[in-house]
Amino acid sequence: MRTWLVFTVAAVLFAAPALADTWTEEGDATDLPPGQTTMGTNPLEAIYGYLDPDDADMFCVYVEDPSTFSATTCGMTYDTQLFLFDADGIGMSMNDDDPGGCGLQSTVTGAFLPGPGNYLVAIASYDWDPAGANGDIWEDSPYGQERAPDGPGAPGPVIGWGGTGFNDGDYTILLTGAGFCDEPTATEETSWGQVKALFR
Ligand SMILES: [Ca+2]
Ligand SMILES: [Ca+2]
Ligand SMILES: [Ca+2]
Repeated sequence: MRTWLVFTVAAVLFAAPALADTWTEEGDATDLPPGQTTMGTNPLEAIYGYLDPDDADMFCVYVEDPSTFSATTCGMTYDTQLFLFDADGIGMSMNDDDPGGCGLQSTVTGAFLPGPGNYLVAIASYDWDPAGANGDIWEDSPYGQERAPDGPGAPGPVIGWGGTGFNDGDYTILLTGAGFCDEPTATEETSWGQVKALFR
């Protein structure tokens, strides 16, 4: 009983870093809705993960305020693309090469979002692209703009990915105006309640 209690307390303490303001990809994140759920205490300031060339990673995030929301891979060294979808996988916007001039990395904002809510942020290497039933949801170019869906598969929903990916490696998506898809307040209270109950 005592040993089990120690393990329980240790598990709660070791679980604490997962509640920080970042999310690290668990396994390989799916490339289709509903995306990988992010869980923690707001704000969500960064997502860390790993990409293969022919891979995309999709994460559910909460957009608190579209006017302050941004997601960027500026600071990375390989050629990325970022995509925003609504919770059903309908394309909202994408960017290949940052309009602000940071290079081949990507930045998307809340400019094309209708309001606060849960959205899907997806990252892929250039040139691995999301497709709807009728083809690519976005054209490849112009590269240096954030664009609403403009391809034959627009607006979606996204049902698959294709093309040719050229890069692989670790990535960091930096976020502003974002929160976690799920906030685990109830779970946290339950955990501490269970620990406290054991001391009675
Ligand atoms: Ca991945
Ligand atoms: Ca993936
Ligand atoms: Ca790019």
